Amino acid sequence: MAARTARVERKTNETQIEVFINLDCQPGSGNKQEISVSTGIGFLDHMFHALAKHSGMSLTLKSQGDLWIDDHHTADKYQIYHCQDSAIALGTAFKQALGEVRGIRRYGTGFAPLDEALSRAVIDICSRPYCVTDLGLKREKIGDLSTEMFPHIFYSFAIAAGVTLHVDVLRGENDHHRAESAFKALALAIRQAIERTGGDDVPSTKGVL
Ligand SMILES: [Mn+2]
Repeated sequence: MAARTARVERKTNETQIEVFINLDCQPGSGNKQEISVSTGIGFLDHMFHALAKHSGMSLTLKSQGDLWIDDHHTADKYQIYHCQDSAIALGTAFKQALGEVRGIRRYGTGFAPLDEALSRAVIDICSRPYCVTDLGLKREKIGDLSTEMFPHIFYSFAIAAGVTLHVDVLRGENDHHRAESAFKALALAIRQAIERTGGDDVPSTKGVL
């Protein structure tokens, strides 16, 4: 079976990002799962790490930029660029690693609790990019990451990956738990959607995705 890996470099005026992804590193796959995420934003690293871990991917993601966090305005810009560019690079790598949508389940659903919080993510790997999120985050920031970035991260990933994505936090009091359960739910949805069926069919009545 062809390896589902991709290496993507994304350079903009604001950021330089490198991503390596291997979609087939679930326990028992025979491939060692290796995860290394470094964006300069601790909580974003934590979320991408959880996403990779629970979707069974190996992921190396390095994001560097020239913007220094030396005042509030610059810190905001740094976050916007690094969140969106990292998510776009990750989505691009995901799409590239997957290749033609053939012989996979296509749809995936994930529910993930984290203590009192519970999230649901539903993904359709369909080349119809769309993203709907309802995260209900109340705090302005979680750790060093502005909560308004979260819908933007899911959106940027979905558009770049070419997937339809719905992510809902169904309940939860603690915003850290709400956000983290959302990423874990997405991880479980991805894991299911990319699972090989053992066949070679295109999972669409259209015959092409
Ligand atoms: Mn955590």
